[in-house]
Amino acid sequence: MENGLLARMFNEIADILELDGDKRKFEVRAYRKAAVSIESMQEDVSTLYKERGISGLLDIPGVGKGLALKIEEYIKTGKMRKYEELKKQYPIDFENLTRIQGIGAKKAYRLYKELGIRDIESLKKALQEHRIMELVGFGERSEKEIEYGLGLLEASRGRILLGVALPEAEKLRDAILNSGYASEAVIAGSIRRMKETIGDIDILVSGKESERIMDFVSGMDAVESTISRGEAKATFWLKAGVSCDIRFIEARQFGAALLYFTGSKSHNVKMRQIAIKKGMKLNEYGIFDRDGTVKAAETEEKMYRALGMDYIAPELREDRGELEAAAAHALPELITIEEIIGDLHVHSNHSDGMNSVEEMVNAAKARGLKYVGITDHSKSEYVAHGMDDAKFMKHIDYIEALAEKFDGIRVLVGAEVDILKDGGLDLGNKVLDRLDYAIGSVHTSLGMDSGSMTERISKALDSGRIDILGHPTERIINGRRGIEFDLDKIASKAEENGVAMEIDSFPERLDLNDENIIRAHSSGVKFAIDTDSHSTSHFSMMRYGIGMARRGWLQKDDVINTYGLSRLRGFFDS
Ligand code: DGT
Ligand code: CA
Ligand code: CA
Ligand code: ZN
Repeated sequence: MENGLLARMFNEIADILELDGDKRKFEVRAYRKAAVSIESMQEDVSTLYKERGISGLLDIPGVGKGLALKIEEYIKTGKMRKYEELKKQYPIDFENLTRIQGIGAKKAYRLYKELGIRDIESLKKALQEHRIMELVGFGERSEKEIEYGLGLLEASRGRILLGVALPEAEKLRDAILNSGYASEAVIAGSIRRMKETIGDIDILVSGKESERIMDFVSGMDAVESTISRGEAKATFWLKAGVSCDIRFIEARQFGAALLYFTGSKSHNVKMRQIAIKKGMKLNEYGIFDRDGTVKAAETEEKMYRALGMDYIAPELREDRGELEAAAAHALPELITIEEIIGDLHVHSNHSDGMNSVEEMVNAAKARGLKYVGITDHSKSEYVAHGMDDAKFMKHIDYIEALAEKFDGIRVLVGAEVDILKDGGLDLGNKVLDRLDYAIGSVHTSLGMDSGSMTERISKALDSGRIDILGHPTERIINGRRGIEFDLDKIASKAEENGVAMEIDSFPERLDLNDENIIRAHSSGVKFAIDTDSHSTSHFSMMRYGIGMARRGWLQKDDVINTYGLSRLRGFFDS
């Protein structure tokens, strides 16, 4: 048994008893005190009980006769009546709710009693619907505080950005492959699925010399320490602030293991159910028929085929209908990075970029792009050295002249124009008329309510002056929740007006994200996958946006920067 579990139960009992006010404060104190000592014990409580019985329990500081009996009951039966009864009366996830700054047990109880909020999920929903500020004694301020606290809690869950984890994982994988000891090394887990944040790195390795490989990895510069080391699996802590599981796999079972350790868990669970229905067994070693004969194990393709399904790309493996589609041979042909031939969101040092226009165009060309749009900021973004109309005119003259010097890549004249608070645009029509296209972005007054924000963006979409809606939600992963608006409405309106929605590839943005892409896509709107590059090195971020787009089930035709120039111009003109 886990001491932590027992301590948590005692704490929860205390939380609930405390709701009665001071009346039961001695009882409350007793539970809390016992929780503290149990939590800090080295020895397992159940071991202590096995060895010395009740008298062992009584030696725990703060544990008297009553609590000792409760612990005994729990060890013997796996249950504690007192706890169960209280939980039935108060089905509230105190443990997590009270972790939020601004919510104590009493507030949690009121939120439950008056709004039916039981856990973080229902709290989120209530926040979205602004039901909390309507409670007596709460108000808008209190709602904002809870929202902020929730943001902090979520940000601190210790997940790191895909843009940090993927390069780190690749470094490790390549080193393992180059060591000469491994015949195969593949990144699995959430990184392979291109999730926006990553809990830990998973690498599968096959090769006869696992000991040497582990020695080799533990000596790498990127590795800070070895957390555990066994025959089949080792875990390392990396200097990058993330851990890495390395598993050793038999080559003949590599596909089965890769499938299993790529996840997601819900994809695996659903797939196992499908196998069972077909009278087969699926696990990390293979697919087996009733008498245990292996049907497939070596490759993922064979595993899916054994169940009558098409191969499912890792980015789709979230149990969002991909298994059903694979069985019906109706999976989308997902967009690939090779199909991207241009980048439409690029900044130069004429606003807040690090490099000159010329350097940015050269970098885009070196990546094989056929066109690049320079989209510097308008004047409201004064922190980003946005340009006013007069400066913008000169900037356009400059780019037009420069564009003629380049062969093999077309330079498009764009702008990232602010969508002002009233829905107006931050550049005059004289400037806008000279552009090949414009990105409209919300950068200020992010706190508007959803209704007003929807109106603000709608007005910009209706202006007929913008072609791409930039980083539509304005969220920053682990940093800022972003703006509130009616995504379905905005996506439909964008579609009607021939405006594409952006998938900003910057690792801390990834905006739109996968879920929003799926939702927006159902309206038929087109997308632009952009890097939002502020330096020549940022063009490499495109793959993260592609990851999001693939997780969002997009195909080549959904994305305007796969279009040739004339089709693209046609889209801008529409
Ligand atoms: P993360 O690390 O939190 O970003 O997410 P994952 O998906 O990389 O999860 P992780 O590292 O815990 O495990 C890697 C994969 O292994 C996961 O995607 C699915 C598989 N897996 C792990 N535990 C279980 C399990 O209990 N059941 C099943 N069916 N699969 C599991
Ligand atoms: Ca993982
Ligand atoms: Ca893992
Ligand atoms: Zn922007």
